[in-house]
Amino acid sequence: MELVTVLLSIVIILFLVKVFSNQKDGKYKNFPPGPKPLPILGNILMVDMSKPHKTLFQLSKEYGTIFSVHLGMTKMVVLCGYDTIKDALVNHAEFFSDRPHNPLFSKSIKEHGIVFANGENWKVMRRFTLSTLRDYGMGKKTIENRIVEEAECLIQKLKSYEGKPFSNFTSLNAAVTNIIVALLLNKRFDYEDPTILRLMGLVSENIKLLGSPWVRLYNSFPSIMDRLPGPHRTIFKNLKEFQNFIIVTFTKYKKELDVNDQRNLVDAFLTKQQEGNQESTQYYHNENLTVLVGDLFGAGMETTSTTLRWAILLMAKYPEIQKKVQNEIDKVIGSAQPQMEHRKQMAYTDAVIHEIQRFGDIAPTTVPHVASRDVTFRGYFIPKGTPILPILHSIHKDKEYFQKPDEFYPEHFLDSEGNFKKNESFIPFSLGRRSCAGENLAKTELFLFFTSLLQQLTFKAPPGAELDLTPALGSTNSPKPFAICAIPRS
Ligand code: HEM
Ligand SMILES: *[C@@H]1O[C@H](CO)[C@@H](O)[C@H](O)[C@H]1NC(C)=O
Ligand SMILES: *[C@@H]1O[C@H](CO)[C@@H](O)[C@H](O)[C@H]1NC(C)=O
Ligand SMILES: CC(=O)N[C@H]1CO[C@H](CO)[C@@H](O)[C@@H]1O
Repeated sequence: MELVTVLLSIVIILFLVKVFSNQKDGKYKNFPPGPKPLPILGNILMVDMSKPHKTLFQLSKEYGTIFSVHLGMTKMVVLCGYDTIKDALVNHAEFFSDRPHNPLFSKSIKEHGIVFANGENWKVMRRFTLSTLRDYGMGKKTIENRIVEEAECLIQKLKSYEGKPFSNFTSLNAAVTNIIVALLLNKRFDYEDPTILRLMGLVSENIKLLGSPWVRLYNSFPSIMDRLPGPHRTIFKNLKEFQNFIIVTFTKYKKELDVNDQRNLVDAFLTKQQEGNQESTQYYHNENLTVLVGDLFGAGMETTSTTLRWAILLMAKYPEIQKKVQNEIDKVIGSAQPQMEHRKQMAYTDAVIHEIQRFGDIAPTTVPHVASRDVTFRGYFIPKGTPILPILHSIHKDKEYFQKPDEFYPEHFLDSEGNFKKNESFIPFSLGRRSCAGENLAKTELFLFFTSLLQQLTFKAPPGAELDLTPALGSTNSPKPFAICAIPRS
């Protein structure tokens, strides 16, 4: 059955491609150079789809820091290296800050929310997100306390394994998810609560599916794919279930809303909604709320928990580095509660966290951008609508920027006296108008979870086990599944 559908779709696709490929290519004069595309398939056979960023980084050595690849019929422009990426996302922000049009999202989330929105709606939602995350999530004591409390729950859970190996990181994911839940709803779920397990399952299944070839197929031929079975249907179903959950939960919140005592992001949104002016009816409606909340879960959960999984794996792999971090914690924090205030006295720990993010390289191709207008960039002509792929991997894993790109080497961020050394080319949150809207929250979480964990636990490889630092397959970089022991200190 599956096979028949696949074959059928291929036949239909080939037919359509034939029709479309007769369109004239005149506007692609002076397009960035790139490998010669095959008819129909483009360069798809030469791009390793299980690690596209690696192939693209390789190609940049041949074609330069700006080049083109054809994935099927879609012509894309790839940007590599710090200078070129910064030039595009910062100096040419007015051309390169939109997201590509995406039939899958047009159908499901209608370009609401923030991550895949464009234009005025994106502007309003981004402004709202940044300011409410600032009010409820950053620089405020409350969220710091919340994170440390959550870390304490996580530590208790890890201690319950009594130093025996474990490989189930659901509690770590739930701890990170609880921080978002706290910002949105002032609530926390137990790690075993079926609601949070289901929410996490929906979000991570969708993130996984969104990286699959089916999505590319859907986006190329939406009206055909709408009639065919396949994982795209699961994406729609998951989104619907997720949104229903949010609607049910938030309707309850609406009843309890006190505009004079706004407790969280949802309260702030509902307050805007009730102002009843033009902006509130145009943007602050329930649909934008449910998609925005979904975006914050989607963008904030896996990224942060994957980084913390890298942190745990790397500390167990390099016990001497872990020991140095613990010594610094003992010296600066002692047995007190970790606070962001401590960070500036903890150069080594700060460097280690930066190096975890650089080495982990979790968003090697970031999120796609698009040329929102025709533009001549660095001598090349890029037509409106061309997808733009900034390859962060080409910075974080290049020895032009980092002396030992393939090693875990905290000295990348330390000077010879052991002071913290900033490096401008470290950009795990990307750059420009579209850069991560949760950057400060993420940094707060990484520092407080990391120091809390190492204050009380030492991570070790299970006896006789060799820890593997090769990332799992996929267009994001996460550690392969691993078992670890968490040994209580003292
Ligand atoms: C270690 C953790 C994280 C990393 C490495 C990370 C990285 C990124 C990257 C690379 C982008 C895409 C930037 C671009 O398009 O060029 C992004 C976008 C985004 N991130 Fe994060 N992120 C993290 C955590 C978070 C958290 C905790 C939140 C908030 C709850 C968040 C919210 C967002 C949002 C809303 C966007 C979309 C921004 C837009 O399209 O305007 N992220 N993030
Ligand atoms: C991990 O633990 C959670 C509950 O904490 C459980 O629901 C899940 O099935 C476990 N996963 C695996 C692979 O055992
Ligand atoms: C970042 O590090 C690389 C290599 O160590 C160096 O060439 C580059 O100048 C550094 N950048 C900054 C801004 O320090
Ligand atoms: C009612 C409505 O749809 N409001 C806004 C939410 O987001 C979209 C953009 O996707 C705006 O165009 C709408 O005005």
